[in-house]
Amino acid sequence: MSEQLTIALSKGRIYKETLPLLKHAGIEPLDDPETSRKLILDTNHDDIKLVIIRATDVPTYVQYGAADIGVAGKDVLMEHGGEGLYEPLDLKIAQCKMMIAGPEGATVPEGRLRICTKYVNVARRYFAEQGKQVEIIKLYGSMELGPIVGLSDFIVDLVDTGNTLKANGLAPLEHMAEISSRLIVNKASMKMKHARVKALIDRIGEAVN
Ligand code: PRT
Ligand code: MG
Repeated sequence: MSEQLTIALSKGRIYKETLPLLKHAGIEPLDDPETSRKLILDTNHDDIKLVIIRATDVPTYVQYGAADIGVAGKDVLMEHGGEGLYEPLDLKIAQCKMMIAGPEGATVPEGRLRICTKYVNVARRYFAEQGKQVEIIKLYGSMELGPIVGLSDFIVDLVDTGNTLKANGLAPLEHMAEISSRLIVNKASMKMKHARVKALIDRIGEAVN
C-alpha cells in the first residue's frame, strides 16, 4: 500500500480558492463539502484524502500529524503560534488585513483600553510591544458589536472591503498585519514523506505564480 497523504482544509473561501491550486497539482476531490456532510473527502488519488474542518482547527490537525498538509489563514497561524509546522508557501488567497477598528473618527487613546477580539494572543502581543495597557475580551464572532453595546472601546478583526465595519458604524483605525492563506506542513511529514510533499509544494507553488 502506498503512503497516505491527508490535506486539511476549511469550508468556504479557503476551500474555494484552494481548489484551483490543488487541481493544478492534479488533485481533485470527488465530493463537494458545501453539499456533502462528509468530513473526509476522497480525491481522484486513492492515497490522498481531504479532511474538512473548522479554519481555526487546521494548524492543530497539522501540528499533531492528523493531517500532513493544510491551508490556514495567517491570522489563524499567528494566533496558534505555529509550533510543529512549516509554512513553505504563501498561497496569496483569502487576502485581507488585520486591523484595529472602532467608532468612526476615534483615535487610539493612551491609557487602559478594552478590546474585543477572537485573536487574543495576537492582540496581547501587539499591544504589549507598543507598551499599551489593554484588557482583552475574547469573543467567537460578531466582534463589531463590542463597541456598539459598550463591551469594548475597540476591536481587532479582519477587514476586506470594510463594508461590515461601515454597516455597524465602525471604521478601520490602525493596520496590524497583511493576511493571506499559507500552505502548512507537519514537520515529521516533511521528513518522512519528503518526495511526495516536496512535489506537491512545487506544483502548488507553480500555480500560485
Ligand atoms: O466562519 P467560521 O466561523 O466557520 O470560521 P472562520 O471565520 O474562521 O472561517 P472563514 O472561512 O470565514 O475564514 C477563513 C479565513 O479567511 C480567515 O482565517 C482569514 O484568513 C480569511 N479571510 C479573508 C477572512 C476575510 N478575508 C474576511 N473578510 N476571514 C473573515 N473575514 C470576515 C471578517 O472577520 C469580517 O467579519 O469578513 C468580515 C469583513 O469583511 P468586509 O469585506 O466586510 O470588510
Ligand atoms: Mg467566518
